[in-house]
Amino acid sequence: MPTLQADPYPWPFDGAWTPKNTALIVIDMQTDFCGKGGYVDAMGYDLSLTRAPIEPIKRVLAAMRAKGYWIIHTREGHRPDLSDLPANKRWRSQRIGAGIGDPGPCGKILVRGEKGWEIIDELAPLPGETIIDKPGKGSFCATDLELILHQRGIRNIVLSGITTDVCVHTTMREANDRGFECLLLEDCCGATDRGNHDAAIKMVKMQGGVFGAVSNSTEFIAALP
Ligand code: C5J
Repeated sequence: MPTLQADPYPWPFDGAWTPKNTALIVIDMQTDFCGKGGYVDAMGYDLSLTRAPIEPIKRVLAAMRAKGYWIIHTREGHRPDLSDLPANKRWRSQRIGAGIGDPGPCGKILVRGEKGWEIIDELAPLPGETIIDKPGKGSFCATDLELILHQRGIRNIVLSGITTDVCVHTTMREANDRGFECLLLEDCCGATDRGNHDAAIKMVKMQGGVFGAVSNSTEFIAALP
């Protein structure tokens, strides 16, 4: 079984990499994180940074779909009654002028069912692909993701999406602690700050790959079994 020449080790660690045991997770590619009038835009961050991974993710999605890999999408968001929104999360967002649950140009910020909460058209899930709705940063917290992964026999997780330093990293850490073998595609991720993106990538590679390994869309697609 061929491995991928990833950094800092050939991934996956045991070479067992097939459409049956490997899934792609596309994290929070929602208007609120990369679209005009969304949450990240309201905070005043540079949208070009969180939009940069759109094209690379598109290519990875096409390659993995064509080979029958399982695709998972996540959306960060809260119930319309905000009963799953921690008070401190709301308070902190309001303090910087992008209150979660408050009305904005794309509807109520990070609220399920609103325009800003939707996954962007360019990366829309196909019928049959799994969508995980999560109230927090990690995709395993208060969701059924782990159960679904085990049911499907998935042990290798390829991570993409936004933001590198927040929801992608939290998910990678959660997955790694649960024994999943993780690969982060660095050009398929983006952060609200370039330095934070770079630091998040570097953190993965410390200690021999403390959370997994890192590659990029081009090398990944070329090696995809
Ligand atoms: C954030 C995310 N940054 N998807 N969410 O609040 O990374």
